[in-house]
Amino acid sequence: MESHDDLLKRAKEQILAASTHDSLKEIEREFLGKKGAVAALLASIPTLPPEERRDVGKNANILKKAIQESLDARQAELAQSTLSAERSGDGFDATLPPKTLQSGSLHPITQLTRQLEDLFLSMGYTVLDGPEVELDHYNFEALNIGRDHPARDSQDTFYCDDAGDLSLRPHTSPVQVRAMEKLDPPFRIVAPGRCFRNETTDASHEHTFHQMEGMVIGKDISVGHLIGAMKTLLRGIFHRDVEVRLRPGHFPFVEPGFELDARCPFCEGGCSVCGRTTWIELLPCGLVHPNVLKMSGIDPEEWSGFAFGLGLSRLAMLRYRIDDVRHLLGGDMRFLEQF
Ligand code: FA5
Repeated sequence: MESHDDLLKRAKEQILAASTHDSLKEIEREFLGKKGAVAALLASIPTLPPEERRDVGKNANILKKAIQESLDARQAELAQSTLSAERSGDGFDATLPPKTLQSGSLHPITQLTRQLEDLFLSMGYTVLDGPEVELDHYNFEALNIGRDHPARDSQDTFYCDDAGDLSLRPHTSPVQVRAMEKLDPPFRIVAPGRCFRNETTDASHEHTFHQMEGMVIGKDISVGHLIGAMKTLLRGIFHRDVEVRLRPGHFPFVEPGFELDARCPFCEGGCSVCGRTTWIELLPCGLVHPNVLKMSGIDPEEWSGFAFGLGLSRLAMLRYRIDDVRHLLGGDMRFLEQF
């Protein structure tokens, strides 16, 4: 069997001659690997006469340490020379593509929400948040929608308990009620957030989607104020004046209630986005029902107000020309990477 000295000499010669990290790895395997020369030396110990075993074992460990030190030293030399070559320009290929850091981006709904929040903050509104798991009182009852009210059927609510006291909020309107309880009039609020409905999904309906609730309570608030606020909102999003129209709409918590349509910003004579009508149904709104004010402790003789429930997911579809609402929360990176 090769002596310790010969083994060490052979290893050192190979290490010195190695010019790449890969060849050093190969040498390490040859001498220090599981089936390498040092392992073979150690495996031979039981076959030796007992008086030689101790010395051979001890020397094998010294040999292992010496080879490892030579490997480490050469490794450091190679790293240093690569660095120097790069610094001096040798071995540096300026035509190689740079290493790029992959950075994330904000979700389109987050981008739109932040833009709308800035817009409303600039008009003196306060941005509020509310719970996604909500009490029946705030979801429905304080909004003039009693237990047997037919309007409940259209909301397809996910209930969280058998008694029906707790549910995933089907709209952001409960934040209106929380605002009326907490804030003294006059006030203006918006409340963006997630809503949930137990309904069959299609290109324009998702079980989880976003709305932005808005409410203004003040003296002598009229439909004119409502239209003015909505036009400012649309100008902020589409960067030009957008024509709007109001159609009657029924919501138990507003009187009168409207559906606000915006003139389609993508066409002049009808397109697939507006279903060839040139109008896009954008947001329901209305003047706050006196019962709703009263239930939250606000005197309807003194105060009045308007409220709206903007479909944020729908607005994001228009803004970014997304043809299926299910893309928004589908988690497909190919979709998300476009924003
Ligand atoms: C409401 O949710 C009322 N709370 C809005 C409101 C607020 C009216 C204040 C009056 C005063 P509606 O169910 O129509 O209304 O929903 C409002 C908007 O949410 C719709 O116009 C639509 O853009 C969006 N929306 C509703 N359901 C879904 C869904 N399943 N997927 C995506 N968007 C939806």
